[in-house]
Amino acid sequence: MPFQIIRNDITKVTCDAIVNAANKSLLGGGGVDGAIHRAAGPELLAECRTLGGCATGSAKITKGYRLPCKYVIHTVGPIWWGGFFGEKEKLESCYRNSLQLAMEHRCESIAFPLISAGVYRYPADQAVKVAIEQISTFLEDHEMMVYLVVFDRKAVSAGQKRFREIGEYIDDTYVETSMRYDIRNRKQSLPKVNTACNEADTCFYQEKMEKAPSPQAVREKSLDEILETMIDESFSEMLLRLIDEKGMKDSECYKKANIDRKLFSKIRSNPLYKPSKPTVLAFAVALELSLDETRDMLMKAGFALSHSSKFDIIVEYFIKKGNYNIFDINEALFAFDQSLLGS
Ligand code: AR6
Repeated sequence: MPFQIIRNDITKVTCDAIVNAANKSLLGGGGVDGAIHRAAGPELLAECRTLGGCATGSAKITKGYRLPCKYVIHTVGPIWWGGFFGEKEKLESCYRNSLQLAMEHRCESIAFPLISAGVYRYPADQAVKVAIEQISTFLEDHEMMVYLVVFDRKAVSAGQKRFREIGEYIDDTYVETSMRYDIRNRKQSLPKVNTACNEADTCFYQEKMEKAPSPQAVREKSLDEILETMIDESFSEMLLRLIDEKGMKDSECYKKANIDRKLFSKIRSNPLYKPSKPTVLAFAVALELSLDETRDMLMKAGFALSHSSKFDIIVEYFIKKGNYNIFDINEALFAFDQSLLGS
């Protein structure tokens, strides 16, 4: 998956490069800087001494030494003075310059901490916004696995004001569901299921029966051949059809879905590919499907949207709102401790 928000200590993240939220001297300090220097060992400080410091918004690269990464990219975030002194532009430039350096060193993966959101006091929610905007803009034109490592629980949490409406939507939907399906009086409260086949069902099954091969043919055909004639359009066929119908390029679609190119090729070349639920939903979001269309697509892969899953309810909330920005959705999923959309 090209972009993931994770909760971890960045010194434990295995990838090609990790980013250090340093100060202009590049000679170490507290916070993530201190943690990185401790984990990398004294050789890191020795190399940093040769670099001649670093300006705010710029970035410099060193080796990773004892860290589980090849490189450390040191960048200097702005100190927050209320947002009136170009802090946002400087923070944006930290992300851009670090990603540029990673590219020049052919890194395939990189992990960022929330630059400036600690000692430098940049408000965490705004720091996350800048990070996500810059990373997603970069990923529109580049292939790289980017992690945003959120260490501090409060930085992205369901309790924040910006997630209040989603929290309320979850509560309302949960309440509704748990009232209807209260397990203690399940028999009385379960909605009645109409077991009689309606006309549409009958036609559907008749059609299936007509298509079904005779016992003689069954003996002569292989199981694969039989399945092929009986199975409707598969998930991958549906996906490729919708991409064409929406006039999208494949790359546009998998990028919007936060899915990496290799996984997309696998899906494209295997009509019977069995995707995970987050993958299906990621494509539904990328294709901007309605809720009904999303349900159809999920069904193709053997899934359904459920009101007893927070994950499903959050995705449903965004689709209903017509907000198809996968990074916004993933930020909310992360805040509510759910798995993220994508591969
Ligand atoms: N892994 C991931 N994130 C971490 C870790 C860790 N091990 N430790 C802290 N964070 P800060 P700044 C988070 O203060 O605001 C240093 O002294 C932390 O929760 O490290 O850019 C430098 O030398 C916060 O969200 O960096 C500079 O003088 C984020 O990393 C100054 O601090 C950044 O917090 C830079 O301040």
